[in-house]
Amino acid sequence: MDRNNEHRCGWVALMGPPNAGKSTLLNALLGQKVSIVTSKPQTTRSRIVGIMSEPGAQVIFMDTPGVSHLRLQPRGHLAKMMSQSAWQSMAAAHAVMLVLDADLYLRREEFLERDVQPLRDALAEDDRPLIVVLNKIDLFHDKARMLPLLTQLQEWFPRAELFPLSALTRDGIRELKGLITGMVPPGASQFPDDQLSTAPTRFLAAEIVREKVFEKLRQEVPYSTAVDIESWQEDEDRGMTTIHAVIFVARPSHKAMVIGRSGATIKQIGIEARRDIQELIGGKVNLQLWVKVKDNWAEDVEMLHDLGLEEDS
Ligand SMILES: Nc1nc2c(ncn2[C@@H]2O[C@H](COP(=O)(O)OP(=O)(O)OP(=O)(O)O)[C@@H](O)[C@H]2O)c(=O)[nH]1
Ligand SMILES: [Mg+2]
Repeated sequence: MDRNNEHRCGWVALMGPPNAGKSTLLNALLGQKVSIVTSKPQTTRSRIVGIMSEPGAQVIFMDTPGVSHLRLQPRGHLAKMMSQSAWQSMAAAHAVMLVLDADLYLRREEFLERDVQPLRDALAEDDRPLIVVLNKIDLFHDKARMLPLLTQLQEWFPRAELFPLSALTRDGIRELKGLITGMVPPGASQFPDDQLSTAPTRFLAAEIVREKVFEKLRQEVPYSTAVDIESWQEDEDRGMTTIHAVIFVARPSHKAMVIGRSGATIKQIGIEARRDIQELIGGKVNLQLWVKVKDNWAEDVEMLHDLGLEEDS
């Protein structure tokens, strides 16, 4: 058999600073949404596995929490677990994809070195295949402006393939898929071809609610929230799934903000989350949301475990 026609399968870690577009890129690669996306940094809190099955290859992506030199919120044990989850995913990968917001560094050149430093250090002695994605190129017209950035990155990552694209408009996604499938080792598929993620549907539903909370709330409030699915009941006769979800907040003042004036905010969260969960499970959903105050939940190891956030290493 021609070696080039051998089936390939491998794990690829999506790494990068917060808000670079890692989760958007994962969803674009899969053509379906498995990882939540918001305009706020530190949206992804744990490793999210997305499986891409193509004729001749299966690539298993690990979306990770953004790694940063900054001590951004959330703090404490949750922050530690987020960081561990990213670095452990990278350690487990056959190939690494570093995702950067090219538009940000064209505007704020001074942020580049600071943002890339932790990953440069971690990859210094590494000989695995590496792609550096320059994302968000839809945000500027003159692509030649990227030249100094490309030169700098090639100097820091001499082995890397540099790949400008837009995860949002999907410009470059097809070419990137081709590049990645060539980088994973020969091997049989590890998951059924129609499996999209290893995350349980309940977890994905909780993430959808969290995405809406992140979108609707400002400043530190989203970082003080977590979402747990308390019950999930499928009524086959009525064709309806009834889901009870709790939004945990750290303070009573945050509870008031999540609920909003006359309940307007939580109502909107519920409408949008229900719509997306219906799409996820392909059926009708009755979504009931509650808000509970639980201070210090981000330090509660057992609760983080129950929320599916603990790293399984
Ligand atoms: N214009 C533009 N925006 C993008 C692109 N990719 C991502 N974004 C936006 O960038 C923001 C962050 O995207 P995410 O995919 O959540 O970023 P992330 O790297 O997963 O962020 P964390 O999970 O917080 O580390 C969102 O508002 C996205 O819509 C892109 O190619 N172009
Ligand atoms: Mg993310």
